[in-house]
Amino acid sequence: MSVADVNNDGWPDLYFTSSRFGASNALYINQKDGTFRDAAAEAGIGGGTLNRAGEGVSMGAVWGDYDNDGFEDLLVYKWGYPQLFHNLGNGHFEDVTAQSGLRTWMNSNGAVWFDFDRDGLLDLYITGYFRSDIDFWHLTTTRIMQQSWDFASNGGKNLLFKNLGNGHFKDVTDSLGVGSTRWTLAAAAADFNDDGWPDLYLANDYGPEELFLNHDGKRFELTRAGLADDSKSGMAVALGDVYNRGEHDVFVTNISEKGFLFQGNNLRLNFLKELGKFNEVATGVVADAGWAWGAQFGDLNNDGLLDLFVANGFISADSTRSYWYAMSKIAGAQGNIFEDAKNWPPIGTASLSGYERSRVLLNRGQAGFVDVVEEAGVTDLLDGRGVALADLFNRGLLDVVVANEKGRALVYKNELPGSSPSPEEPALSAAKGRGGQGVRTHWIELELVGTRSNRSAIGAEVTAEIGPGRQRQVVDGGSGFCSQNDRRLHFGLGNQRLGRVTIRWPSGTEQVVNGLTIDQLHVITEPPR
Ligand SMILES: [Ca+2]
Ligand SMILES: [Ca+2]
Ligand SMILES: [Ca+2]
Ligand SMILES: [Ca+2]
Repeated sequence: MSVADVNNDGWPDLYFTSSRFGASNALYINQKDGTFRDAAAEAGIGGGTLNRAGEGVSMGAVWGDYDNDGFEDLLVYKWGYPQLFHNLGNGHFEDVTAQSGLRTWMNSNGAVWFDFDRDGLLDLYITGYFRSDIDFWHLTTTRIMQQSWDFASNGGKNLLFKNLGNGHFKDVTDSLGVGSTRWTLAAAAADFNDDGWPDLYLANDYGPEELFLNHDGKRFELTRAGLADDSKSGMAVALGDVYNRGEHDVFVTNISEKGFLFQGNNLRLNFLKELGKFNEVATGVVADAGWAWGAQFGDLNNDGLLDLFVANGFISADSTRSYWYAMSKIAGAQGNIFEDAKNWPPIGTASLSGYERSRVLLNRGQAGFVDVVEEAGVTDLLDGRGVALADLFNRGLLDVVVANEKGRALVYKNELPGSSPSPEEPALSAAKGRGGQGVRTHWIELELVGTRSNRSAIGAEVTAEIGPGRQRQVVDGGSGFCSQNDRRLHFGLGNQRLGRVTIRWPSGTEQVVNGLTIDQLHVITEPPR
């Protein structure tokens, strides 16, 4: 699920995808009164245009204004042909896939908009999970699975498309050296090594995570960065500056199931500049979040430190039967018989890490993270997949949006007290006295508008001085698992002083803003050169 202000009315809207033939994706337009209205069909990005036989089914979507006309456009990635929709600005979208050069069959679970060559035009990185010669509705072989549990490289190839500016995209994957064939499930882009060029971070199933550093927009280099020997089942990439050091740290979800498998999530602190690598520091509730899928960082209690929301649960079916034993047997069998799907026992009605509760992990700085899921009122046991954060009701509070497999969409409205006129008793106020602030906390939000940079300002890097620290965030072109956060940036401040805010636009322009009024949203347009 992905967030964007699709109709430019200043209120974030939501797009959910469905991976069932005949089912419609949903475009929930924010009605500004706490409700949403599904406008997908009338907009032309719902039933009839997507999830059709022969074309494949949707896995997720990312918003970005690829033609810089002021309206957010939509890329839907699929197990099938990806589709690009141009936002006409009148509530309608036009399917421009045919002329875009993007119509190539992939089994994709992720895509990221980012301007890798910083020419002001958003480029597109689409990840491949299963190989692209596999059409699940017309299988010619059952040898489709990973050739190894730890270092599989027979997944779908990731593709980088350069935006040529005339509505056409060119496949530049091989010349840029960024075509991983690991089983990529998620990607995110940011300038991890602070050289001014946006890099790519990949979470891969059956293999190590990958960091591709961008050299001047001319080539990417796969770096070791402490990642190469550490193989798990990466499923989401969340970016956050955990200790307000001015760095992009990375959280990657994995699988943990008592008695069978403990991979543990990774929390990698970014020491690229000092040590040339990340340091993995996940322990306790950060490491173990069950069979974890989507995750995002955001300051949920406005205390100035970024918290984590993690969705989880794989298959909730018959709760008395588990597929774990059957799966562990095939995993431990001789040779690589698991590469052939026909050797896998049918799952039938069994569950596999089902009925798991999400995690709401509050960041208490050096004291670590604490799970406040109960106090926060996050009670569902659905099989969570995508997670995105947005201030849905323009209150200065981050709300949580969750897409579930075979379950309804969920919005968890943040009821932290003191930040809004709402008199209601708070859920997330559980933070109080546990590292959160007591009474009133403060915040600012930034909506960036690119001029020489891409209009969506995707890839803009913002560092805010908050008390003694400085927190870095990047405008999101796609992250988490099959998700995208609102591209408005939210900074909680607690009761600390807000100092300078430095914006590094994708064009390279650095802008320093002093004296921003707290407790409000600021719309900042990129200055002329
Ligand atoms: Ca809107
Ligand atoms: Ca546009
Ligand atoms: Ca570009
Ligand atoms: Ca870089």
